[in-house]
Amino acid sequence: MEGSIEMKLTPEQVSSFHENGFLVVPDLLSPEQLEELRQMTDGVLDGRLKPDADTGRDDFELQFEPGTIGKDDIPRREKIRVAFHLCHNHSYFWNHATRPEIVDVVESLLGRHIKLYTDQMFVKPAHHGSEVPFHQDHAYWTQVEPYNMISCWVALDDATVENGCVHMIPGTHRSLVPHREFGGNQKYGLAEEDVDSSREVPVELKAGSAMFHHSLTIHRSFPNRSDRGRRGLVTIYLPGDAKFVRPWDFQYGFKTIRQ
Ligand SMILES: O=C(O)CCC(=O)C(=O)O
Repeated sequence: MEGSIEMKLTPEQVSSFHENGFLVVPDLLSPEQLEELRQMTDGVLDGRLKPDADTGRDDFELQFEPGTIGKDDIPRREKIRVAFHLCHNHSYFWNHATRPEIVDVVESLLGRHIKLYTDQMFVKPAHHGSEVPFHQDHAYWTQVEPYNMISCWVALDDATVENGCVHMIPGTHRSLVPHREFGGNQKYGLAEEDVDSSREVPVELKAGSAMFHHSLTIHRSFPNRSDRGRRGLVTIYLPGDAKFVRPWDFQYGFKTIRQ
């Protein structure tokens, strides 16, 4: 497997990631892989697909859009904001999180020893999708040092400014900014006055393409008021030799996927 680093990312792409704190990789998934991912995701969102791992759960862990709760005329798939920990509960999503297409890129950015933390499906349904305020992911993960985890955000639908693509602030991955406690669906976040939002850039992605981002890069997404849903499956990785400086009681554990 030595050599896969050069095969996956050019030196320019690696430099761009280290300079900006994120990197777009176009067409990460083939059309067939994308279609299968969409169908499996529809199963999760509709409640047809159930966990097949031995976790004792009879459904996935879901967070609903606050504006849709109690509205029986809206189908379940259009009410879900985030589905958590799919890869620990279903073999298909485990296989997605450990795809060589993704892990080779992570290896070229993090190094050879890699652990999988988890995944999160950010759904942002048409009309109802709510905002995700500015934050750095690592504000949630300070038990782990150094602060350099990596997320791979794969677009299941074309993600555009109109339907709430993610916006990044380049170059903000060098230190952790103190976060405010927001409570609710977004526990920690940053207010407008905490960041230089004049520098943020929308990251529009074609379905099947991906954005890799550093766990300190400040980002957010706007509500989806359009007619088109916008789903992104995020899988999250950490260096295999990262230190747990405080206990992190994660129910599924951190799984070594390359060593
Ligand atoms: O998909 C979104 O709207 C937000 C994604 C996000 O916050 C993340 O990937 O950490």
